[in-house]
Amino acid sequence: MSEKTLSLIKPDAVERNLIGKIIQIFEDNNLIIDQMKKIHVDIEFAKKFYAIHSSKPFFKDLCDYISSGPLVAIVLKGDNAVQKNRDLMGSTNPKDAKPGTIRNLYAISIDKNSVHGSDSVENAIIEIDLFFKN
Ligand code: IDP
Ligand code: MG
Repeated sequence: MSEKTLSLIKPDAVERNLIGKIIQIFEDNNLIIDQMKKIHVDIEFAKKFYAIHSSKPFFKDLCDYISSGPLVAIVLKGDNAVQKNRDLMGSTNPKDAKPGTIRNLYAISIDKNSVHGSDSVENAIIEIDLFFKN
């Protein structure tokens, strides 16, 4: 069934000119770029976006990092888009990411791991709303 999910190309990947290479992977796997924009979010927005992680020890670093430079926010559309994007991303820690996944190819570390992807259809709706509804 066709769904939508939110992808973020995080600041570490934008900084290294990897936008095109990452989008190519989505398109090669039949995910459609439904909406896309490059933005530099502030710390307040970052805290809202990552609120689910607010009790984690890495929360402050995570919010500082995601607001440290421009990112690309993308709404991906397609069959099984949420899970498909998660599969294409690979594991959170690039050391565990399968060969050929985005994080295996491009991530630097567990914190600078190049991409975000919604983890459920429900969270995708909330995250798309946060980034694309003004
Ligand atoms: P995900 O991005 O694969 O869904 P989550 O567990 O939702 O992973 O964590 C959100 C983000 O927080 C990760 O992408 C990563 O940037 C960061 N993060 C997760 N775990 C750690 C950690 O143990 N140390 C530092 N950063 C982490
Ligand atoms: Mg997550």
